Amino acid sequence: MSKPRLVYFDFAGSRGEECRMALYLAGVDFEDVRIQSSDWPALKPGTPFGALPVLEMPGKAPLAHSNAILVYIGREHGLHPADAFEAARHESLMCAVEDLRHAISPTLRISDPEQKRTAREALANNELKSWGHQVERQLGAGPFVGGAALQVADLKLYMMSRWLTSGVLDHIPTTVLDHCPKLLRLSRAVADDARITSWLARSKG
Ligand SMILES: N[C@@H](CCC(=O)N[C@@H](CS)C(=O)NCC(=O)O)C(=O)O
Repeated sequence: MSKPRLVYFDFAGSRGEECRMALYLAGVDFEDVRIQSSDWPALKPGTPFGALPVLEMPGKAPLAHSNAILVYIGREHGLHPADAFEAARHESLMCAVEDLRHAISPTLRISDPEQKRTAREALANNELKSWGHQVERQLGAGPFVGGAALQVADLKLYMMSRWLTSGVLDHIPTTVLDHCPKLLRLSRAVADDARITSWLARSKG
């Protein structure tokens, strides 16, 4: 392996896409490995924790967990705060995104339409509302978490707010984050960054 490889499923969303974006933003020449779901059962046991994304760096063991990958890329390329407390503050927001993904994930597996509606409406009225309030309270003058500079925590928050407001989650209204103007501003600022625009055009995100 001569260059970094980022292994994820073949779609432009969630944990893998935020890691691809971070590598692109950092200017890293990486191999964007997109696997088919049909190949996953054979690959899963060989990954560190049975899940993707996985970052493979030449000469190093494979690295799993999106937040560990993002923080590693961020530290190496000036996309994560150098100050330990400020870095931890960014990481707590990244953990909050993971917590919310874990709250949403079970509803992706509900096949009964009425049960899905009930679960999603409960999410929209409860967890998503309080999550938005909590994140909003932690954002300052912006537009990004750390002020003027776009860093990896912003990519994480962007991916979540894009997902929630895109309309792809049945029964989650696209207005679900309207009570979070700072988060929506952050999300727009990420999407408007020329490097991100360029990545989205390539990744079909
Ligand atoms: N905490 C892990 C969660 C990884 C995870 O659940 N990845 C999902 C895709 S987003 C996955 O690999 N699902 C397939 C499986 O668990 O078999 C992270 O942040 O990377």
